Amino acid sequence: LNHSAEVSLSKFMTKLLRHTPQQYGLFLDPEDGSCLLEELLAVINAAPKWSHITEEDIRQTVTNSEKQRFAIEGERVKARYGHSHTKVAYEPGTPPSVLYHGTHQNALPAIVKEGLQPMGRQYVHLSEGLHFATLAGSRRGKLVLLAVDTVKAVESGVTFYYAGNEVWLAEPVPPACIAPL
Ligand code: HQG
Repeated sequence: LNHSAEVSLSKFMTKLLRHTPQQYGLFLDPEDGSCLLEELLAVINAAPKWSHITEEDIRQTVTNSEKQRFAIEGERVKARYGHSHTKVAYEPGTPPSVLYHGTHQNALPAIVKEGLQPMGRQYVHLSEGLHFATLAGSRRGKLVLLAVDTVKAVESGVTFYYAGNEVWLAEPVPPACIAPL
């Protein structure tokens, strides 16, 4: 697959593994949001545009994803984060004392008032480093980087979950734990 085909396949895979699997007749494990690699391949191949895709193409797309959006474990594949469909269960963990969230200027007043909400996804997305937060926040307008005081958040009852590769997921984060950088 060339780069642009890979990006396009990756987008289709996020749709299938994060958002609307049922629309394509794909069933994800309710625990971890995974399915068999061969099931994913069958659903992808059913789309005329992707009828020629092989398991190796999927593996290559998973490996090359800069943000490591997917994980292959044995015969199964899943999205690591980003789900709207299926509340995937993660192990709670203790994050570094500061995590980052990238957002855009227009969302800031609401975040200052209500804190960080999962909005269309199952969890709030945070990261250990600024790179991931910058990529996330740059998508919708003028970037604003926020620092989350996780010690304070845990004291207020927020649970954090590690999704791997520097990404942390959380229940809603109260405004008192959030400060612009
Ligand atoms: C904002 C992509 C109003 C929040 C990204 C964000 C990430 C509020 C938007 C990953 C709010 C939700 C997740 C509140 C938060 N009022 N707006 N109270 N609380 N928001 O896409 O974190 O490339 O659902 O700041 O790059 O942006 O797809 O979440 O702007 O890594 O792999 O509401 O998804 O990764 O947007 O992005 P999203 P996100 P991929």
